[in-house]
Amino acid sequence: MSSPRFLRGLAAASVFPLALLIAPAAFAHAHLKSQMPAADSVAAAAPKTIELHFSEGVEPAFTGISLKGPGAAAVKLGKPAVDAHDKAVLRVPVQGPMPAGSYVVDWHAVAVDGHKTKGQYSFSVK
Ligand SMILES: [Cu+2]
Repeated sequence: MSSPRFLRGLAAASVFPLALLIAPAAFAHAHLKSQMPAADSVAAAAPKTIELHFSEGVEPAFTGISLKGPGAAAVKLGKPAVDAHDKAVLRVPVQGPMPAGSYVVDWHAVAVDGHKTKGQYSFSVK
């Protein structure tokens, strides 16, 4: 029973307990919990700020968004900043115009533990 296949299985089995030990660290990643305007929502007016709520505190120097509007035109944004009392809340000022249409937010975050996450969502402006 010492076929290479068996040995590979044994190796995989011995790694498993280690994976369990490492797994809790994954919960420390900054996942996007909610945002304003909300994903898939229709905003009645152009927002002055894009606000992201993460599951963990983030590093504002390495966390931010890009915002693309109708025709994939990039909207000019200000410098992202975390809330003074809650490092999990990031606000990005909108500087460019946001005409009616659909918008895509591409976000990237570095959590206070140094782990990177990213994602995308959309909303519309009426
Ligand atoms: Cu993490």
